[in-house]
Amino acid sequence: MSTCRVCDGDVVEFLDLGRQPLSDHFRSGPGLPGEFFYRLAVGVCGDCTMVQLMKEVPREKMFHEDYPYYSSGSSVMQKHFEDTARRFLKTELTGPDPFIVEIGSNDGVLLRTIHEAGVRHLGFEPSGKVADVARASGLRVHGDFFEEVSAIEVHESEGSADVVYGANTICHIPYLKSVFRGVDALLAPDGVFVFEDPYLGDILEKRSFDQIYDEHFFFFTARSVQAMAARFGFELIDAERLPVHGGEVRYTIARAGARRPSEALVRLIAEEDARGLSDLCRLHRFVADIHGIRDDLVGLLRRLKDEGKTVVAYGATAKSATVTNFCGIGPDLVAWVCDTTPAKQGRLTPGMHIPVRSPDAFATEAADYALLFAWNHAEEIMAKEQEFRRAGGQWILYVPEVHIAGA
Ligand code: DWN
Ligand code: SAH
Ligand code: ZN
Repeated sequence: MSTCRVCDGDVVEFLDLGRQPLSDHFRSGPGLPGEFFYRLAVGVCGDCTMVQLMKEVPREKMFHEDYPYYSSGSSVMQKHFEDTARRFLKTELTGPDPFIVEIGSNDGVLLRTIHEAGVRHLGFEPSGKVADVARASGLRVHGDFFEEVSAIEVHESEGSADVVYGANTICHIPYLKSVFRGVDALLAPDGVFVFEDPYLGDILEKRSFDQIYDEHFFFFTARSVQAMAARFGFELIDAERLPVHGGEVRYTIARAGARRPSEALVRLIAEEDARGLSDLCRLHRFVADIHGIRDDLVGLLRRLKDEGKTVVAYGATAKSATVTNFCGIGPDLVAWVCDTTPAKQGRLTPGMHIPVRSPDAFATEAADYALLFAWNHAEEIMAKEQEFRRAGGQWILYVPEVHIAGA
């Protein structure tokens, strides 16, 4: 049992994914001492229904100078954030001197478009090198974690924000009480707090248990976010499903009573209630699904090895740390993984120590099979790697079940 980070209720554990490393810690050698491990387990709050990790990893271990995830690495995501920024510019940032604050602005993938439109902005980004990429393109980035104290400081120097936005970041923050107090201090009376994160409804349906790792602390539903917003004096007014990263929801929160809730929100909550998303029996079915995927994936990889096939992987994702460490998949089953991120190349994946190489290796060293760790970018990757299939290669996917793509 643990205590809910939102409402202090009792959190009941339903899933144990075992001993796991930091998902974004790519080591330069196997002999290095002191790799950090923790027990990755998930529970659900009996009071407010929030699904969350049983224990947090200290934030400085995850988000630091060398954090290796660069948001602009996917052209689909670049377009997604350009569209999102344009929408804010049209709907919310229309006053005389509008101001947007982004929590987790990373390499500036969203704020670039805001800056080009000449609109006042500030990113909060504690991870040093990714923040520097954004600064190099002229963006204003505060190198701090967003929380109550840092938000109040910014409010004092910059005034109120019309939009506070976070993509794939709010679910990373266990101390959400402090975040909400910060948003309360910073947000204009008619402003909106908007965030988008992987959706529990999609995770259960797609059995994408790899969305669970140290950085992903919360797994939101419209129901749980509605309860959370109300607890902090706000109101959830809209929820929009998004296709990116395997299925997300964008939540829009306003001050209580300031705006009318949308019909789409009412519909999504009714659908969630009908599906019983946070019922323990539904969550236990998810756990059984995950064990099935592990057995099928390890079985397939062992069979291919026995048949003398070469298997590599594509995308050294944070998500794949959960898959490889939970399933026990190391370089004996997957020879190497390719990834476009220079900061990951030449290093070893967390825990299972699979070598990371550049996609050039994928093009020149024909493999029989490629396990697609970056399955959320399947369309983009398969489109640019068509030659792999032409040469007889086949893609292995494990979402929503273990299968060969197109077979
Ligand atoms: O929430 C998070 C998301 C937004 O990003 C963070 N906690 C950490 C990170 O998670 P991830 O590593 O699972 O995200 P992605 O977007 O699935 O990672 C894709 C990886 O694949 C990156 O390392 C880049 C690489 N890649 C590639 O090699 N070729 C990606 C594309 C699109 C490609 O064509
Ligand atoms: N918004 C980007 C980045 C997501 S990765 C995208 O959607 O692609 C999560 C980012 O949040 C990392 O860059 C990390 O450094 C940052 N982050 C983590 N905790 C934070 C906090 N409390 N305040 C601001 N940024 C934070
Ligand atoms: Zn709770």
